[in-house]
Amino acid sequence: MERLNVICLGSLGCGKTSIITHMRDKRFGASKATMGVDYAMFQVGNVGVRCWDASGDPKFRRVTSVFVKDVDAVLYVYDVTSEDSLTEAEEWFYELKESHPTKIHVFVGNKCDLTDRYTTVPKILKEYPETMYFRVSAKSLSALTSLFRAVVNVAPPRREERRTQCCIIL
Ligand SMILES: Nc1nc2c(ncn2[C@@H]2O[C@H](COP(=O)(O)OP(=O)(O)OP(=O)(O)O)[C@@H](O)[C@H]2O)c(=O)[nH]1
Ligand SMILES: [Mg+2]
Repeated sequence: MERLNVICLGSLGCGKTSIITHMRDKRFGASKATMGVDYAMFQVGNVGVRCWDASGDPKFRRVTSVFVKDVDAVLYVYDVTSEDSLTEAEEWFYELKESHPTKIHVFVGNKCDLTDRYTTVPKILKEYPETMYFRVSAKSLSALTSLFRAVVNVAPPRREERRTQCCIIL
């Protein structure tokens, strides 16, 4: 089966875990603050997506950076009702975009159900107009499915066999 590794980054409470668990469990429910980096697996078409779920707590920033190295796509999630969360997502983007040019970088404005106002568009879209940008609500499975389908379509999926090419035996 084809595999794709993705990581969701973004500020505390912007909705990363809600997005990922809705994709996995097909329901929007309560979530606790993530400690460190968690993950979930789910299927998008015929691709198995392994989605790393990073805590938004800055104290886990260094450990999160380690996980970024091995993913195919980075989702920079922010809360559309919070300017601070947009700033934080943009900081992540500036830190990673140039150093990981072969990865897919996707900007995701979450919690669209909370506002029908035209909230700030990420300024990185002016500098990097080719960047994929989605506005979603973690409550809407169809919006999430469209997001992940688009990511799967542009990212060259890894084959399962590649995981056996390198191993460390302790
Ligand atoms: N209205 C609304 N609430 C949301 C949405 N997404 C998440 N939430 C709520 O926002 C709160 C935080 O969601 P989480 O998914 O735990 O956020 P997180 O980004 O994983 O947070 P950390 O793990 O602490 O970094 C929860 O109360 C969710 O129910 C959304 O799209 N709409
Ligand atoms: Mg979380």
